[in-house]
Amino acid sequence: IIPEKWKQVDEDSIEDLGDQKRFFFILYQEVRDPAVDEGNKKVGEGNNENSPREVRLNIAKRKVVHEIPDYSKPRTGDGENGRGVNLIGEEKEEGQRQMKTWFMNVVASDKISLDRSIPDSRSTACRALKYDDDLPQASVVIIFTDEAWSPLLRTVHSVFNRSPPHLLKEIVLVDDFSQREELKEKLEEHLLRFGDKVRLVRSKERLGLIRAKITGAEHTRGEVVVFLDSHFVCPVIDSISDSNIQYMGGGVGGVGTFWWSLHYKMDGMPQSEKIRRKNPEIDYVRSPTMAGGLFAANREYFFEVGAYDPGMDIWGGENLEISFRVWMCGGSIEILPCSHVGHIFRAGHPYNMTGRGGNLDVHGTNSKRLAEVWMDEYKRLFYVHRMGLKDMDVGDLTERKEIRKRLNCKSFKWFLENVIPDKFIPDENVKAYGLVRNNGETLCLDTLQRLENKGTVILGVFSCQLGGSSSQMFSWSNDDQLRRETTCVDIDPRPQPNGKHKVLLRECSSNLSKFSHKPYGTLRHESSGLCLDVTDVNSGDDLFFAPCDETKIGQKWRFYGKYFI
Ligand code: UD2
Ligand code: MN
Repeated sequence: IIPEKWKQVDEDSIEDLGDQKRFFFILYQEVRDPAVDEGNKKVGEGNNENSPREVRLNIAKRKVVHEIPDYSKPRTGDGENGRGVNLIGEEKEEGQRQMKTWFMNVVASDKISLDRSIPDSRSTACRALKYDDDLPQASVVIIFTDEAWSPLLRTVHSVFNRSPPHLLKEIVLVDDFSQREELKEKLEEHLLRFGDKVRLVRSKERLGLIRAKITGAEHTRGEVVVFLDSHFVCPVIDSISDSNIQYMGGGVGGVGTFWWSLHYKMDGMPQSEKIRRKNPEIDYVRSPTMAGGLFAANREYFFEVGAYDPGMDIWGGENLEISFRVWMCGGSIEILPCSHVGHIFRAGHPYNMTGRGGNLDVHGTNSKRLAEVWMDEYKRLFYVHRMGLKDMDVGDLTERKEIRKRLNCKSFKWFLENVIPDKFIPDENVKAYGLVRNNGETLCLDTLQRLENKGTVILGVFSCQLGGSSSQMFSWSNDDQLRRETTCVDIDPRPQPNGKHKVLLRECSSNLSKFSHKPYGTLRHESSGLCLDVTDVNSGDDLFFAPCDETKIGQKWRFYGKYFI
């Protein structure tokens, strides 16, 4: 996990760091909480004497009695060496039942040792690397709210077991107001075995993961002595199966990017990185954004660059916010191929996602805070997806804007041009952008809410939403593709029984279909010579190609929005 460039630092010199930087790790950790209930609502609504930062530190004198297993010897037992656990009979059913509450198979997880062995998922080149022994120390912050016992404790055990003891300063566990008795009563006792290497910080109110991470980082103050320059480094995130807890490896497939709706996205390795990285197995990858849960940063730099936005609640948005901010304010984000951390990807959130004041859209309001502070005029593209948020009050942004001023950060346009130049901007450098409206005036091209991020989908039409609707926004690009954020309109090569061809939306590539078009004219697919035709098609139906006929009203289209030609 630790890159060579980190320099050793004398603990005594911590007061005058100068431009040297301390660092810490943030790890996400796993699983659930069906039960965060009325408790946090009460706190959220007015119990403000209970400051969100007010936490109790467990400082009982403790001694390390936990023994790190000898992983060079083969271990037997369920799940060892990363294997999945195959349950049968009653247990299998119970495990499946519990998926609904925990979004992972806790029955399977409970069968696995907390000190489980896993295969080394690093490449051969990574394994051959030798790291200096005298690297600086790291603090690891793990936050949780009402997670299941075994995945949570296995996270703690893994960090403890697998970090060279002299490099691990401490593990700071932040309990974000868990309500489950087990976590309230048995956790401290279990942690005693780690001595003061593991500290527990309990919040007296629900903080949400963003404020919980800030709190955790604050509790590492004065303890962290690892130095790093202004980079945030991320591991390769290996996937752990949610159904049988199998540890699956993975490589650096690509980089983190984003959707204009401000959700995290993974993209392939950009050409520029392919060229820059001389040794693809071990060289770091410059990544525009990060998934959010797992990264290391110089501690001082983390706070200097604005930590997280404490106005963000519960879950979501903070990973893109810190990503944009770090790049725009002079830092960078790197993925280290030789660093691997496993994560159980869950299909849902097992804990209560309701934010303060009953907010049911924490990702949306968090993202609006990010868009308003960091995206300049490009926030318009976020609002295309989230029109309802345009007039929503998301709290005071003065302090976040001041950070941007104080650090003299660059514009979002700079970020787009320099950090993520391949990102498609739907209304820049295009020939047209907007709703694609048939001259019959009522029907528009529409994705019909079919999910374009899950593979090729069929394009349809729907009543035009003249006020704007993200499922109806299209661009006619300078290279003549009729496209959306990542998908391009194409022809289904297989005709339907009636001889007509359906219209597809598929991942764009440079050799995909081109369309010719004039305002109020046909949309003609160049290679087939066929045209988009809505004759006899109703709102909500799939669209078809037909032989071009410029006189047919069902083939006359115009962009309702903007032409740039
Ligand atoms: C991903 C990130 C997560 C965060 C999130 C967006 C990874 C592996 N994880 O979430 O770190 O960036 O996207 O916000 O990239 N938790 C609390 N209090 C809360 C809610 C959650 O302490 O109010 C804890 C939770 O118990 C868990 C951690 O935060 O330990 C992350 O939550 P998650 O695993 O549900 O989030 P995930 O992986 O979808
Ligand atoms: Mn997670």
